[in-house]
Amino acid sequence: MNTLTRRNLLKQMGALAGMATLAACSTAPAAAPANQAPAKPTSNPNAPAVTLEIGVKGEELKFDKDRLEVPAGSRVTLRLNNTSAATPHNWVLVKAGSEEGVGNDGIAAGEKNSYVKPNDPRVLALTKLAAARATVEVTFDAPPVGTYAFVCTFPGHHFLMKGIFVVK
Ligand SMILES: [Cu+2]
Repeated sequence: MNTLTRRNLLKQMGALAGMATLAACSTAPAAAPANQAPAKPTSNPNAPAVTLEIGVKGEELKFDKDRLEVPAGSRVTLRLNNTSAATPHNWVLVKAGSEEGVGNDGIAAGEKNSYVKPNDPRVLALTKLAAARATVEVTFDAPPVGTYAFVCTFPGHHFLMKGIFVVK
């Protein structure tokens, strides 16, 4: 059994233990009414799930991957593992060619907006700003088939810290 499989197994066992705890608690009086509406799905629940991991090359202003690829129609979870000991980074999926514009507008938007202009139509998905040694993630529906770009919008990074995101 390889490490990944074992990790997944442990995760599942953890989930099962959690469910067992929940089941035990739900013997207490207030069970949810059966006719309660389920949480509204935000996307196609049958979309295949894809998890991508990306890190940072030491203290360089570079992701450890310059290309990411996902199948069309997938539900993507992107996990940014900020391995830097000193510098915050984020991961922002943008329309191809808009890296510079999104980066520049991000500086103006400031830290309170994680250096991304709010409601920027060029931005398709984004993580929060990951502090040094922190991991952040975002889940989103893959955009239509095509080539996009990803970029870190922490001030000064977007010229160097970017890559290509392909949906096919
Ligand atoms: Cu960065």
